[in-house]
Amino acid sequence: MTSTRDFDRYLRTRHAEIDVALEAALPIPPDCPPLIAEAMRYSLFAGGKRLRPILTLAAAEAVVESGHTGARSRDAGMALAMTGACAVELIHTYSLVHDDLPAMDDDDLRRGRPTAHVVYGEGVAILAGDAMLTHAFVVLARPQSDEPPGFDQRRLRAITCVAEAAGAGGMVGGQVLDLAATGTLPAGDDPHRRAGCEDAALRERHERKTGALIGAAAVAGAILAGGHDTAVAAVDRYATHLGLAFQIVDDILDVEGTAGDLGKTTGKDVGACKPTYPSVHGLDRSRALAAEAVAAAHEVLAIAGLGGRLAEIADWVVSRTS
Ligand code: GRG
Repeated sequence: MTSTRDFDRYLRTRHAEIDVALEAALPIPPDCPPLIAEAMRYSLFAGGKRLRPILTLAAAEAVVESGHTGARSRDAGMALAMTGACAVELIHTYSLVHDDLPAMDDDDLRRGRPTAHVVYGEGVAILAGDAMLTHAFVVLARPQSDEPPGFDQRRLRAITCVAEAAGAGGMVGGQVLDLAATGTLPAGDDPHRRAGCEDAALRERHERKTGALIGAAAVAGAILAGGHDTAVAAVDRYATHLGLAFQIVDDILDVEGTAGDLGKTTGKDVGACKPTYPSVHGLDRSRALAAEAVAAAHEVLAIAGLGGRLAEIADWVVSRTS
């Protein structure tokens, strides 16, 4: 059993390592114009929690330390997983920059700062998002110095997993459902809204928009660290429950949180009349559903014999206030 202080230290250490790796991975002039390099850094280093890349590293650590890999050394597995960690944070940050645009959520505040389009204008914000998305796959695809023989197969699996989660079947698809749920698109584009099945619609929207990338973050870590198929599948099941818990809590925080804590505008979902867990199930039931999802995540870990920090990360996700 580890203490809260120990876990806080773990989060801080991982956060700092990820920041160093991200800085080293980003393009710099003269390889790109100074303005795009600056705009990418503005959003990337604005103080996000780094949940997804921390999850990538924790999943890698869990499969290596639980003996669910071949003969891979811990350090080699973690170095390879760091490419996945950087890639998922780049994709997550691109999605926030694009989501904040006037054409989408039209937000002025993100991670406690003016949003990218407020500072750099819409054109540069769109391009900074495009550059982060594209660069994520440069980072993932680039060969590393300490790769074991046959690593290309694993790299391809990780690339496919992250690309599917980010694309039309995952996050982009979820964002389309989100636009439909706010009435931005014609009602005919939201089959669930037409059929009136709010709970199924909510679940699908969350699974695609948020859950898919959280799942890919964990699974990519397990794959890149050399995890056996059974361990990768267990990490996938764990992350599905975690993604649901994360989004339920996000919906609750949109009602109960403060802009000061969250670094973004609150009450947006209610204002947009968008169905959320609290609006469909009420606050108490939403809290119970988040707790159930975390309990299910714990159960997956126990059955699979996966240790490390994954259980504490699940607890962090439901207890967070930002
Ligand atoms: C534009 C393709 C495209 C997708 C946008 C992620 C997303 C889809 C929109 C963001 C809107 C939003 C607030 C979604 C709820 C879940 C979420 C992603 C919250 C922010 O994630 P955190 O809390 O943020 O991990 P930090 O800043 O800590 O990284």
